[in-house]
Amino acid sequence: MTGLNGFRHLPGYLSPPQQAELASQIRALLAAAPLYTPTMPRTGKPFSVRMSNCGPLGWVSDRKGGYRYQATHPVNGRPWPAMPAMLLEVWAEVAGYPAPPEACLINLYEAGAKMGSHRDEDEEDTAAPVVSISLGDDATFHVGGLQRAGPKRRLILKSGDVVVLGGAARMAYHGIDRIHPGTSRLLPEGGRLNLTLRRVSAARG
Ligand code: MD6
Ligand code: FE
Repeated sequence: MTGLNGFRHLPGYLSPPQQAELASQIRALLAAAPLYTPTMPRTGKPFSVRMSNCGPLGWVSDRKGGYRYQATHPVNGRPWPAMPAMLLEVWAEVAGYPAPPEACLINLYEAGAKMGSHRDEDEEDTAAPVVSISLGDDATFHVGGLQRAGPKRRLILKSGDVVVLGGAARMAYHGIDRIHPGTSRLLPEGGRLNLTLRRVSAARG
């Protein structure tokens, strides 16, 4: 059994009506901040997920600039849209942190997309947890320890589930092995959306 303290999986945290409402709000904001295909630093290899963001800051990656947070969309140069209130509410309920999230990364997984094992480590403030919300198709998620090669636990994330990486698990390796196409009817085009809420700068005052 692996599992660092501070890893939490909250199955069915959002009800089906809440999931539908959140999915339609995300669809609306993606019209203003379209999904784009990020690329890896240096190699320029494309990610298999498409990304966008909402909130004051967004996480982006491309060959030239690498991993970073910025206030504007890398393709259209516009500020990211505001975070839907439901996201701020989920954070307030589960994060146990006295300041709101600054960034919400939106990942769209279509059939065949995955996310290699990684740590969320581009944030200055690691006292705050990272909170993720899944919508749409099921996914096989893995979470390990502080070393990439260590033992891993695998679980299925379903639409409406919330995952919290806080405390000792804040820097745990984790990723998505695969999605399970056709397992949810929430998103009309199928696929899976994962929304990752983060604090970027340390809360002051
Ligand atoms: C995903 N999730 O569920 C990928 N990161 O598609 C993450 O990378 C993640 O679920 C930090 C905290 C929770 C997560
Ligand atoms: Fe992550």
